[in-house]
Amino acid sequence: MAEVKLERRGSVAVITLDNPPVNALSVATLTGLAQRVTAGLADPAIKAFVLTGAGKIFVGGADIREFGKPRPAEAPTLSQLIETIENASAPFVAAINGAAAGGGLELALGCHARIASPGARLGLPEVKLGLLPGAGGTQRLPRLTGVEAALDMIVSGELKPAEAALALGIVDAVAAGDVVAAAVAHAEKLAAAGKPPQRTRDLGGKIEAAKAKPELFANYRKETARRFRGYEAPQRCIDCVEAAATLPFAEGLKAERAAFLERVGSEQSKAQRHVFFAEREVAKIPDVPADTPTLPIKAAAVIGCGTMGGGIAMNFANAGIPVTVVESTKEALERGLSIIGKNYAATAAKGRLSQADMQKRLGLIKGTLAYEDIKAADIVIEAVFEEMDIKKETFRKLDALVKPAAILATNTSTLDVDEIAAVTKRPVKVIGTHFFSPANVMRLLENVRGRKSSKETIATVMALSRRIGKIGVLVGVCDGFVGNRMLAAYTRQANALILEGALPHEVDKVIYDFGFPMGPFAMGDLAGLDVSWRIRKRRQAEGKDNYPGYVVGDRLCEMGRFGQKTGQGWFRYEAGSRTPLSDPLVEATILKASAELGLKRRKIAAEEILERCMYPLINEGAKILDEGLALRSSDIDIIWINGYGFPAYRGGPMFYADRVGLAKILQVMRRLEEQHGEILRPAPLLERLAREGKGFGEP
Ligand code: 3H9
Repeated sequence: MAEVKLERRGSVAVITLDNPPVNALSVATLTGLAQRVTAGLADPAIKAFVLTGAGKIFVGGADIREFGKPRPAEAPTLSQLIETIENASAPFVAAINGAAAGGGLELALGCHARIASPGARLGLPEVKLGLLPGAGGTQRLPRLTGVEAALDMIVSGELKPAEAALALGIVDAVAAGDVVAAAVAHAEKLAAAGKPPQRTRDLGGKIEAAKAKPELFANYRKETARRFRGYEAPQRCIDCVEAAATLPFAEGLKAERAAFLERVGSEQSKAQRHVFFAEREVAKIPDVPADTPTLPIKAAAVIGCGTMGGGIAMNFANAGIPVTVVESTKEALERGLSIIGKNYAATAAKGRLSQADMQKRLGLIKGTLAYEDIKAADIVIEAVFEEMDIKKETFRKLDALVKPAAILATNTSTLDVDEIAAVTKRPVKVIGTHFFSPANVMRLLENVRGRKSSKETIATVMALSRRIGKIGVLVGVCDGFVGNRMLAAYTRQANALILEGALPHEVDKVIYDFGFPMGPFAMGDLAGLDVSWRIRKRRQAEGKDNYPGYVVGDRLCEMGRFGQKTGQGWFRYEAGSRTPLSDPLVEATILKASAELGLKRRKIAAEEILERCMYPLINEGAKILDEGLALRSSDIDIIWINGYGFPAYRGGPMFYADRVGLAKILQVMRRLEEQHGEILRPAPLLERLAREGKGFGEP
């Protein structure tokens, strides 16, 4: 329950915002704060004010849950409150005891001085919600930091540690001890000086420099368009900072207000707000409550030091957890460890890792050829060759050797976790941890719950995911789990489209323009066409997939065209370049395959390409929900945004589907089923929701 307390310390009033979990500025909190400020200003005994937050956070910003909801007309706005504070004759000092984000930092910028605790982080992350700072942040921050630093902070949305904020001029001091006591002392000093308090709005000096550099904004726009392709909010942030540099303060504020209101109502912001909550929702598992006991993970082991194993090991070292990697030959181990070393060196060369931290991380990774050396590990992640027999043999060995309390996890991307668990005496401690390549970079981790995985095992692996910087999403056992099962529906259609008349670069362009970093064919070339070819052949031999549409991909592999690594695949690549170039040989192979299958090629419009790629993917997502293999549609969105590059500003495939309208998607799926058969039959959940006029987000 929101509460705002006022406590007197001599002539200083300490106002504490107490609205757990992050002291967000809800209508109730703002109302309470406005009442305290008004009462305090009317009290002649109060000479100065300190604003702070209860708990570990200063203020996490406006209450995002209230966006788009009706506001009582009489409720004070954050902007009005900041104006009252900034114009007050008594000084206000912000005691920033923890994160000051968005509206929280804007509130602090409206104060006359800011003191931060050493662990505090400060920033304007509104852009990540498809918004921009809407309570003066774009106008006041540049006046404190200068335009360039403000652009970097507002456009990236990153929070800065207290020391960096001090260097930038955002805070006046970092308190060594109690931040509130330091702020009270500072407030007393300001009051005693008897001068009118310094208003941030009046600080003009640092923005003057930008006026002499008109090209600054044009260059920044260009660079931002490249870095945040497709996102609207970063460009609007730049517009507002430019307004700060070129317009009087009051007009700049007006421009910011108009831009903020436009953003709040935008489709992109709705999508990005959905993603914000979805990312936090993902950790909540109905039958594994937050207080479920977890196993302490003090040491980890990884079996296999190939591309995946090496990347997985780096995650542990990055989080400060010692990890031992096991390989079968000395050569493979040396190769794997040397790649890890090169990866770290590349990060250090870019200035993103100090030499000392690099050495510390490398020191946490040990290589061995002996399973004996991992007996004491708390978790073992297997990343050996993707063959059921090899996996089973590895798990038998691990089960016999590693301490009984340890969790045994498999990084399989296609095999049955239950079948692997069944060869051990501890199926309750077996789980899938499906990392995405490159495993040290990609944030997604599909944690695959086996039939027998215990709650403790699940809770441990979900908590561990967060500790190693991943977003863990709990999924069930099925062919391809959630992400790859949906991916199969998408690539199948991409392959069908090229047989019916489109060319790979045409399909890729539609998907790229939609917002993915690349289309399915360029992605195949990057991942290596031989990987899926091998899986396909195995599945065909097992009678699991007899879809004929992969004929061109198969032929390219038969020609040794495995993608970027061989310089040619769906596209050709010039030496040292990753730019896909169309190849007449591929086109001829496609035309020949179409003719052999008796298909009359036709021109396929961009809209059809998009529908054919996206709707079957969404339909597969609906089947997954029906089968209970993902907990909620927003979990699927998180998987696709973080594992496959689905544009976050579209909210993920299931959110996107709701915006398109399920009735339209159902109509297209029915047509596709008629043309292509059962594999494209609409999911029962899609049928039901469309009939009821609902969406995946409101089943
Ligand atoms: C804004 O300020 C607009 C203004 O410019 C203009 C206004 C006119 N509202 O992340 P956590 C919830 S826009 C409502 O795990 P942490 C969150 O959903 C806002 N709820 O904590 C979760 O709930 P649950 C700009 C919020 O300690 C719980 O708090 N501000 C908000 O790891 C814990 O969240 C931002 O964009 C909110 N503003 O990190 C900052 N924030 O437990 C967004 C969090 O039910 N927030 N919740 O799942 C953050 O970046 C982090 O929460 C923060 C703390 C760094 C503050």
